[in-house]
Amino acid sequence: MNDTQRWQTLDSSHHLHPFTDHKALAAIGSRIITRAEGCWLWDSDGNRILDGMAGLWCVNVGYGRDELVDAAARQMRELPYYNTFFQSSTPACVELAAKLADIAPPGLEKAFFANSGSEANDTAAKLVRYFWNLRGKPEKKTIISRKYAYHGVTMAAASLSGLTPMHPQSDLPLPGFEHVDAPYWYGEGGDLSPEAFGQRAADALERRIVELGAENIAAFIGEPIQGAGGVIIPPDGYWSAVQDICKRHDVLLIADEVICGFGRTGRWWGSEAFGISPDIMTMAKGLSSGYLPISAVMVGERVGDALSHSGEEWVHGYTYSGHPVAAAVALENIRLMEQEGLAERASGSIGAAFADMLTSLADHPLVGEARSLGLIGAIELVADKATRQHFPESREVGPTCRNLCIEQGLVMRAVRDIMVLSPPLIISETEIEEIGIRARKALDLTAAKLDL
Ligand code: PXG
Repeated sequence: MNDTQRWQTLDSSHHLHPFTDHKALAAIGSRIITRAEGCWLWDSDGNRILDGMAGLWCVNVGYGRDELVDAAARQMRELPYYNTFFQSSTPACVELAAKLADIAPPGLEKAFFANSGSEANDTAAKLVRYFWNLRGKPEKKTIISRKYAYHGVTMAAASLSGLTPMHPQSDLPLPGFEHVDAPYWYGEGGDLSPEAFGQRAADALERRIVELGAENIAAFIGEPIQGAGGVIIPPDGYWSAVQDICKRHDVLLIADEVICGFGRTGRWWGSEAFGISPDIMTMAKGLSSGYLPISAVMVGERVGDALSHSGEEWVHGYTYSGHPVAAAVALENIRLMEQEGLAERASGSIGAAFADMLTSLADHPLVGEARSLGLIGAIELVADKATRQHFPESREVGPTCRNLCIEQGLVMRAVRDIMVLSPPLIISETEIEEIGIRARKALDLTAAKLDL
């Protein structure tokens, strides 16, 4: 038995994976990733794979950054752990909070720390309830989210999520979580122009608020671009319409920046890219480039003041809130991003090269649309380009293409039949070209294999 076989056997016997059909995985064995450098992964059989997903949309500064390793080691030697409960704080934690206030959109001055995007969104859900309780409007409880949203997997974060397969196994969503249409023009826009469809999606939010009664609605949550739902880039005008609706009905606006934050869209925040001024912003992933688990919830003046002036304990927090090692790594990660101008790079020449590469795939018979902003993008695989008709799910076009991408040494994820990409922000033009070459090959093989 070689190392790979041994790890696969142990994995299958003892490890429960996220979002996995374990019986199916046991039949094929998991891919064991053993090391990484820059934008490249190596598996235990020595295959070199180009990581078009930056791990899970998170390794923004790329793999193998000694600066982050050193920051972690320094902090571990000095103070590996102390908590932020009971009148305590640590230098790394407060420095990070201050740095985030510095780079966040105007008004977001305070940060609460957690360990994952799910926990950040769970915290946000609790926080808006508490906010309205403090404001003497305890009936303002319902949070509205969207179809195709991914906000995490805790009871509340999964309830916020709008990817419906996430709900039935655990009898979700919980009461008080509602979903409205997403601005997914390519898939659902029919004959409308993207802008008209975006307006219609925003109108759907207002209709739901009115139906349920604005006096019962606590907040609306949205990812600036919906990532795991298929890189749904909203049409122009959508976010400003949503923002007006939230203001008009006194509904708090939560921006989930877990994927869009930290340069992904070519701006520091997706909110900046779309002109959103959220009351609350959640972030994770790119905050530490995935080197250590850390997330944050930032609050604007309104929610911040309510917390500051409540005169009572806010009964919430995690053992690892503001973990000093994770905070030190996040600080160093932000420093690297600033030093290397990674957000600017994603909106400049590298973002343009990425967009060109995706657009160049649009002449492939399977590709109905190529779209991107900064270094997040997707191609839609369709049966009919003119009508934007997808293949039946049973044909498994997306998953087939994903598997063939891996055989070509490329990680490109499939969301339904949407192939999504979110490479490290340090990716080079040559590596972007390489994604294009491997993706085209995988598309050809997909067409041949499925006889499309
Ligand atoms: N919000 C957004 C926008 C996310 O993308 C979360 C919250 C939850 O974060 P945690 O750290 O709790 O996982 C996410 C996570 C996929 C995939 O298949 C996407 C995520 C996680 C796992 C898989 O694309 N996004």
